[in-house]
Amino acid sequence: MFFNLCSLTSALALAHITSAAVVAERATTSAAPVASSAVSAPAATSSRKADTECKNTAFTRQCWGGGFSIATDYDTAWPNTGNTVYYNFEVTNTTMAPDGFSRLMMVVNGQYPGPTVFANWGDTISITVKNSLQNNGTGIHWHGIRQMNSATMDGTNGITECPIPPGGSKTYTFLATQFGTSWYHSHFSSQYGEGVLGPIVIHGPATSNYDVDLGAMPVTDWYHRTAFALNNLALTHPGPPPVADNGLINGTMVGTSGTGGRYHKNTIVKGKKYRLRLINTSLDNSFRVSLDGHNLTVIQADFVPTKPYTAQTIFIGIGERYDVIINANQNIDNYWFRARVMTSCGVNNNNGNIMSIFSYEGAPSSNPTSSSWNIPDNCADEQGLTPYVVKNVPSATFAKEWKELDVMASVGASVNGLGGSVVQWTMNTSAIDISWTDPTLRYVVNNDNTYYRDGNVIQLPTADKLYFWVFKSLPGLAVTPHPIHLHGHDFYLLGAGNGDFTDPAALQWNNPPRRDVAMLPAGGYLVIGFEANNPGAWLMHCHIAFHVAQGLSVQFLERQQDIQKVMSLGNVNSECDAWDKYDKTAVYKKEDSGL
Ligand SMILES: *[C@@H]1O[C@H](CO)[C@@H](O)[C@H](O)[C@H]1NC(C)=O
Ligand SMILES: *[C@@H]1O[C@H](CO)[C@@H](O)[C@H](O)[C@H]1NC(C)=O
Ligand SMILES: *[C@@H]1O[C@H](CO)[C@@H](O)[C@H](O)[C@H]1NC(C)=O
Ligand SMILES: *[C@@H]1O[C@H](CO)[C@@H](O)[C@H](O)[C@H]1NC(C)=O
Ligand SMILES: *[C@@H]1O[C@H](CO)[C@@H](O)[C@H](O)[C@H]1NC(C)=O
Ligand SMILES: *[C@@H]1O[C@H](CO)[C@@H](O)[C@H](O)[C@H]1NC(C)=O
Ligand SMILES: [Cu+2]
Repeated sequence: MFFNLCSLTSALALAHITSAAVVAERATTSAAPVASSAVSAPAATSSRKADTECKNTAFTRQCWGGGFSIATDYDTAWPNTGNTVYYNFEVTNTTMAPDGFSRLMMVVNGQYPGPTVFANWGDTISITVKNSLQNNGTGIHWHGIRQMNSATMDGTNGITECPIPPGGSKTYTFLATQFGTSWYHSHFSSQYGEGVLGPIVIHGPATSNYDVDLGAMPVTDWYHRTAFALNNLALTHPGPPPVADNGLINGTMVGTSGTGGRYHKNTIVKGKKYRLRLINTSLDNSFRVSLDGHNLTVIQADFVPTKPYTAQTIFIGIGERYDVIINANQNIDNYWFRARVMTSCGVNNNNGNIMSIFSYEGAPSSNPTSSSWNIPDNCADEQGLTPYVVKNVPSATFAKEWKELDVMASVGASVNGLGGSVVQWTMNTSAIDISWTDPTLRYVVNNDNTYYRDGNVIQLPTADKLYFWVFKSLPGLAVTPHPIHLHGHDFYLLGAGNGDFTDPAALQWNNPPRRDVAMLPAGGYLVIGFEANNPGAWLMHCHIAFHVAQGLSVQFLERQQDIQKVMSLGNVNSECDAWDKYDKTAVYKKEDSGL
């Protein structure tokens, strides 16, 4: 037993049980009645290194123990707990009404959002997914999980696996080498838009202290028609994507006609600090979130811990996550938490009303009357993200080696039997159109190098080489911002901006943000780099569900020659045989990119 938190009443009491490196932290939690002046330990600062042996508590969040801390570079080291956490997921087709409007959904274990996967840093996670849908394949992608040497567990149909057929199941087993917040979702066409998604919380150290972990807070746009129907519309009708009917915060919202549904509510206690794990699980909308009267202190972006910084509002692009700390330092009352849709990157019919409630213990049970911060309406990604673990990127080879990936929309020829003019989004002039029957890892296990053109395969042959990519958003049918997401890696975000990319000197090489999603501005550019240190087949795509369905993706085949040295592809063919058998008589056929 380390110590009993409640027995601590002064910062002095800490000194003898925590290491010298962290004694500067003051307790934010105490058993004594909390006066408003007793709040607020200073945020962790970059100059103070967590001691590797101290334990993780409310006021020593930088610590973890066993030689690990917030200062550990998780790309190269993680605890080996030897522990495995097990989950059983069943995907079903069901009717639900998250905002009071009943519609068909597809969900995990009968709930939306699906169950949260909890693990500790260094645990093995083992999740058996059973497909109990009648008429769709499925598969679960563990967004942001690096899958170091375990590409077969990435859950990306057409790339790393065949879909799981109705009645079938697959066990995904992988190591939690990172910690923080993420989510899982189906990658079977637009199926995640029907509800096949849920949070992932991996406990680990943090760059700033808090008392209570409120858990995951998924924010999403919400549609009253099904995602498959909307996706079909988007494919066959040139123009902006369908307009969302509402938004959901942690799976719920008051109905747009004023009836049905409810506001999600969190109860907080004055004087305490709360960690909130924000996840944008949208199909199309990006949000700026804020809590009336309160700051949000960002401590982590995607899986990457950042030096804490404070903001009134935070932009969350699709697929992006921010872990924030809320200091309950205001008057005992009720406050609106707002998710405002940024109209320059998506439209929502209920914008301005997508809210949840933070209620101080002791406040009346009425709805808040709080006023909003001034919320800017733009589509600009968060700035000022400084990774806690410093990594500088060598720039010497950039000028010679960067490769361009142009992004553009056009009306293409008939694809997948849809006939007429089909809207396509291309990367390097080609819309991806993967084969569920022949995922890339099936080519690898069968030693077949004749990848089909529409697979948009880019080979990364050289071990540990730093590869650079410059995305350019070119004028075409439409110019909109795109949240670009890479599987299997955190990338270095070296630069992004409006207009053409002309000035390599303006890129950031000193400790640039690292993450797995970043915004490509409309008509602008995005520059990223990553090292080929994880053999496998990794999708890189726009996370707007309609755009990836329309082709906006490439895949990296990283060190093909090494893949079978670091993992077994033994199940790939047998899983695919099960899919092939179903596919022969399937009622529905693939009508988009399949992703
Ligand atoms: C879900 O159920 C509906 C109505 O019962 C059916 O039309 C549809 O095909 C089912 N979808 C899947 C994927 O099983
Ligand atoms: C998945 O099921 C939905 C109906 O629930 C259907 O509209 C869609 O075409 C199906 N897609 C595939 C590829 O099975
Ligand atoms: C969201 O809902 C889930 C399930 O009801 C709950 O466990 C979780 O704590 C909620 N998240 C927040 C931030 O309230
Ligand atoms: C989610 O991301 C999408 C796409 O970037 C964006 O339009 C939407 O506003 C984001 N939602 C939140 C809550 O940030
Ligand atoms: C928010 O942060 C700013 C800058 O750090 C600070 O001046 C302000 O007092 C904070 N407001 C609240 C409500 O904590
Ligand atoms: C883009 O496509 C062209 C033509 O197929 C190809 O030669 C080039 O290598 C591709 N670019 C990248 C970055 O793969
Ligand atoms: Cu896009």
